[in-house]
Amino acid sequence: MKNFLPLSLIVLIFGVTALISRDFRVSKIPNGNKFSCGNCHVSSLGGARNAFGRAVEARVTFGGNQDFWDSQLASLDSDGDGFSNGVELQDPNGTWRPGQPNPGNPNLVSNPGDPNSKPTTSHVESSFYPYTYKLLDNYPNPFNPETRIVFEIPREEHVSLMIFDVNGKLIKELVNENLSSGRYEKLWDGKDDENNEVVSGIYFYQLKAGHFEQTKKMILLK
Ligand SMILES: [Ca+2]
Repeated sequence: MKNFLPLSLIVLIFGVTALISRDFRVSKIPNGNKFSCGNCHVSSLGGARNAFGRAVEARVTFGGNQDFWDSQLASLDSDGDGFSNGVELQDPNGTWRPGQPNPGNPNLVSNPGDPNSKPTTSHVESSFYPYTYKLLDNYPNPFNPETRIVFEIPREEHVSLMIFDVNGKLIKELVNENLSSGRYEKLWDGKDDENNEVVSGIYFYQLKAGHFEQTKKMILLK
């Protein structure tokens, strides 16, 4: 009986500390409330840390209360499902900061620590408002069979996003419509406009929006 009190105190303190640190970490992740503990652990009730949880753990010092969500953590694909942590949590650039309203569309949030949980839409719009035109590098690259192309436009514009082969032949029209200001992500499944799979090789994707025009290279490797 002599040991009962200190032991129960230790258990209580440990339990409360674990609870605080869990809620604390959830509040430091964009849309962290969506999967709560399941963002970082193998189950929603806790248990072993998943890959995203280990990436978070590596950034949190003992007793540390610093913000760990940043562009670097956002750019990692911790669970290896082809989507960056930022894309999964609706903050692709890692610009969200604790205390701000949750970014993006909470219905599109998927779990960055679970490879079976990934975005179901190829069109991710967020509350992020770009100031300039931007065509980002596709990912993955090289790719097989599909890749994602992200671009940003600062105002409503007619936008076209086309894919060409090395001979300059138009392969696929991914976008050809008026779009409002924002960040867009489009999936190319490696098929041409007639739905035929294209062969391995170098392809170009070209974004045109207003007076903006940029072309980038990607590699399909089967
Ligand atoms: Ca995932």
